[in-house]
Amino acid sequence: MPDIIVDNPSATFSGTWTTASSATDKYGADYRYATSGSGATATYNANVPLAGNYRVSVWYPAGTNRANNAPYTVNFNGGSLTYPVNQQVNGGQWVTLGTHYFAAGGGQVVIGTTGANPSVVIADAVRFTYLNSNAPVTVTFDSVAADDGYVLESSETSNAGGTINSSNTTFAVGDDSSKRQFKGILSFDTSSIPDDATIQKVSLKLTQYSINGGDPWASLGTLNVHLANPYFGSSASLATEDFAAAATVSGVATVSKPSGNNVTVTSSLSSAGVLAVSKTGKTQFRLEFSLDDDNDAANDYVNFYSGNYSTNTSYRPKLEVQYTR
Ligand SMILES: [Ca+2]
Ligand SMILES: [Ca+2]
Ligand SMILES: [Ca+2]
Repeated sequence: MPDIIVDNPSATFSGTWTTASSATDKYGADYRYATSGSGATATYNANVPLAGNYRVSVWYPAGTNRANNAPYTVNFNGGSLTYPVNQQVNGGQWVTLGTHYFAAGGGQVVIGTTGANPSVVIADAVRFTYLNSNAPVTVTFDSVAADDGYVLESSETSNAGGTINSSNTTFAVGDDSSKRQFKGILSFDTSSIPDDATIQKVSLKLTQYSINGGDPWASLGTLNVHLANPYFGSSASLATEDFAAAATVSGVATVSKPSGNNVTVTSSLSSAGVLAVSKTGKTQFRLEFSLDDDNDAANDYVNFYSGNYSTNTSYRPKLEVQYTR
């Protein structure tokens, strides 16, 4: 099947775009640009004749005033993924985003301006290359029991880990009666994902064992999830340093309150989180409420089942990854 190339004259524009033709590394006769942050969008529809996997590539004339994070959102069968593209470099050539599964008649890329920096976003051409009819593959990983657990802060305001526990069948997230914060660490060996695969969607599944004291979602704000590739700190093992170790991507998901014990909640990863999952090693997550403690000198924490829980392995923390290739 020949490539499907959608150039800007065939795209649908919303908001304010200006047509230009001076850049010599453009595709076709011209291209358009819009102000970063203006909310303008450009929609490219492939209308693919056959369901299957398509390699999605984009072309733009490069320049120093372009966004270094121009958001290209690929809408595929069952979801979407936004790729930040640095339009200051690699102009005048096809730049591959990834491979995505489209239903017949589908295949869409939307170039946005929201969150883009600096000055302008370019909308030029998008290419869809048919590869095969392989259905997307979903794989599920259990959290590695030896690595996961909780880190408890050493004292109320230290912002440093004091004690760890990686062997319990549950782990805590919240605060304790000494106003110290519990953070949870999860660890998934995602190295079996093929290196040439495109990860389309990722979700994290957690099952509540119990609430100790008050409801932490009521007193401690949002339960945020941060990602490390390949791990927090200097090794994959749980360590006190994991409490404050740098994340690769912060805020990749939020965890909503389960409706009761033994109830599983599913959190979808953001595009930045999906793009940061390791295909060669481990991918770790740190769970922490937005408020470190509520200063009431009483426990407010949730216990989730850990990778050590063997009575019912479906309660272990799970990472569900959908990929194409
Ligand atoms: Ca063009
Ligand atoms: Ca563990
Ligand atoms: Ca408290």
